[in-house]
Amino acid sequence: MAGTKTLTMIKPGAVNNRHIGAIFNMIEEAGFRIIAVKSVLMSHLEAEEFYQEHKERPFFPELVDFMSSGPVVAAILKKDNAVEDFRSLIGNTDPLQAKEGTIRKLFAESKSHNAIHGSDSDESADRECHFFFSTKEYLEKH
Ligand code: FUP
Repeated sequence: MAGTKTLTMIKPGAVNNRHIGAIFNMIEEAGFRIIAVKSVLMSHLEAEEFYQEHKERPFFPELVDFMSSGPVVAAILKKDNAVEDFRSLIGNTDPLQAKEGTIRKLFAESKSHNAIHGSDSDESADRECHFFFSTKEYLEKH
């Protein structure tokens, strides 16, 4: 059975452009419950750890620089079929290819500065939720 949790981050560009409220509004309107939220300025090392699966990719240095360039807003979202439904809501990695009405189509500046993250599997969601939040901050309450 598909899991009920996913991890999102509103990325530094979208935070700086004051899109936090509009993006959270879309997330809630789409039926997700925001069960934990925090603003975090990741260190270079923390951004490297978060994106460890991409460490051999050519875009990795730029990705880590960008993700540690300013605060992100991390949140745990709850809904049936959370991972897949949230990836539909955010759209393709590249905003030029994202469907109309998706968060990335509306708010991404480019493929690398693409406004928002969503976990790509239930296993990633578990790892990423624990990266930002202690179990006290969400599991005990939900
Ligand atoms: P996604 O799952 O849509 O967030 O995309 P990926 O896991 O493939 O990539 C993670 C992040 O790396 C993207 F959000 C942006 C960055 N990236 C690039 O900058 N260039 C690329 O060609 C692919 C990804």
